[in-house]
Amino acid sequence: MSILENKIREYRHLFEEHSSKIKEKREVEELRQLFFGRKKGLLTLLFEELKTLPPEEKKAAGRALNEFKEEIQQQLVQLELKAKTVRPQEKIAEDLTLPGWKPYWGAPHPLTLFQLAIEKIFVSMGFTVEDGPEIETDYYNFEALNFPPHHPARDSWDTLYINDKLLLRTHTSPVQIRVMEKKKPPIRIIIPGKVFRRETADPTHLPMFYQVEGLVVDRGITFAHLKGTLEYFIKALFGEKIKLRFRPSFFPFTEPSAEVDIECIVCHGQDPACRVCGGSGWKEILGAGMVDPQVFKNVNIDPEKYSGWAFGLGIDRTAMFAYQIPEIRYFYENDLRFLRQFNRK
Ligand code: 2NM
Repeated sequence: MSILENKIREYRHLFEEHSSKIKEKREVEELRQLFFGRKKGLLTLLFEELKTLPPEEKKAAGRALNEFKEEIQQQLVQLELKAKTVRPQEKIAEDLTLPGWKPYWGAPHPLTLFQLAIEKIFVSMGFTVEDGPEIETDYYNFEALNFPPHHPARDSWDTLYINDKLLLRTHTSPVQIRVMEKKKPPIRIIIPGKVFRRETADPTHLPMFYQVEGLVVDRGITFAHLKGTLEYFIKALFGEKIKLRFRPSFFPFTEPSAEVDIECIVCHGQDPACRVCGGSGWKEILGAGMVDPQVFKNVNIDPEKYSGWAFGLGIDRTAMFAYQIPEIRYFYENDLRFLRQFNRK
């Protein structure tokens, strides 16, 4: 066998070795170049070599070489059909026409959403939203609000004291006092915020929770304004059809005072064993009243000229009622399975 025929055998082997590993079209092209490259292609060189053979060997070697050439060309066509097209740009480059990735930035807390819903209703009636310090003095938290010196709320069993002079506010009313000291009527404000009481944690109590209080002061303000405004507010929050009732009550800073109940949205008074309303069919939602003249005197507003009304409502407990949440602590445990139920996205 001639040297050239030996080389054909060797190259056939080489071709098979390369072709068995091919996956991409780019590799088929590389293999084609290895054999048919214009200057250094293995077959190209063999054809050069063929020219140098003596005439008696040329015929047989030429036939063998042409057969090998055709064999490889056919195989390259087959390989080409099977191999994948992988365009390198597609792997690396971004498609700049696609919309961008939206990072998850979290969502508002359910209590924040509920507070905002309340704010929106009052803002639509011309109220402004105010805030003030969470650490207060006895004067702003109790004395200016007409609490008598030995009222049980002032006791260190009910109020969290920081030292002899400072305490954590037990309601947001001290902010109302601060606003009335600075601004003259007309006043229409609400104050949402954290309040603190000495409580042992249980399903309905925590030492910190949220409250919203409101205050209106102007000439000629009557209980009718209190009633009409609170009715509008409750219907905006719970729906036009909700039933409500006013009961007489007592607070040191208002006279007369009332508590407002709304119809139980769970049983509508139909279930004597209802876990939400205890079977009464009513749920207490807020306290309110006409600001006591003594409170006005404390902030240098003349009670002969001005009158006003105020209210207070627990945001946590009202949200629990609205969404039928049995545990106040769910709001503060940061369990995403709970929190995500209040955000659609
Ligand atoms: C309530 C109920 C009734 C109230 C009164 C005042 C102020 F400063 F005007 F005296 N602020 N908040 C008030 C009245 C709060 O919470 C249940």
